[in-house]
Amino acid sequence: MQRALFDDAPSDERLGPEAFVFRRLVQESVAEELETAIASVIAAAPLRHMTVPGGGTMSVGTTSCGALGWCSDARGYRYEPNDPQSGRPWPPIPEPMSRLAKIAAARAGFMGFEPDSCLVNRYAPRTKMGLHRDADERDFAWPIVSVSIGLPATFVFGGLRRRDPVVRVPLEHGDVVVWGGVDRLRYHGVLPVRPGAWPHRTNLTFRRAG
Ligand code: MD3
Ligand code: FE
Repeated sequence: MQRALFDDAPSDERLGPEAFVFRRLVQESVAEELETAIASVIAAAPLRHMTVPGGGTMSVGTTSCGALGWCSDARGYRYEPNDPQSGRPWPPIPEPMSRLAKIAAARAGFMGFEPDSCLVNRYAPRTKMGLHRDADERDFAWPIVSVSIGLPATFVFGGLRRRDPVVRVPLEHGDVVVWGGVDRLRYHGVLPVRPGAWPHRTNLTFRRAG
């Protein structure tokens, strides 16, 4: 992986040494393209509430596109080439989605990022995601790119240990965050999403899983 030397744009925020917030990077015309692309993914691989190893189900609805899709069941978390619900391969990552992920990764200095997985998380009002780490990918040198669409949410960002202190970060429609390097394995979660001007929040996380 090539890590570029670069200067931050003055408007860019950082959540850590290698975690970047690009506020409103997604223009409204692009957001509309993404909505259409997301709808096509959901038509091929419907959102579902995955079972977690503890036995519960996630309140967030999830699906995937790309060569690999993130899956959870009673046995644990892993990436699968086929949707376990249909037995068929996950739909490909639509071009407007992969284009945005590559642009965002490059802006954070991660050159050559080619996602092979995009997890689609849909938050109905009042749903949340508990504190966790993303550690099911093969190579943590690659960043994760996150795109927020629709209802705002409060993102919780901790440290490398579960008990480390957390900061709260508001994420709004069109915000993009890139997490890599020393920040790649930090604990994070999402507080319950409040009802508002959109029917739900959709978050896309682009990964190099395999
Ligand atoms: C920080 N999703 O799907 S995206 C997830 O908003 C997940 O749906 C949240 O956490 C959501 O696993 C947060 C932001 C995110 C994604 C990956 C990270 C933050 C991260 C990996 C390392 C550190
Ligand atoms: Fe995560």
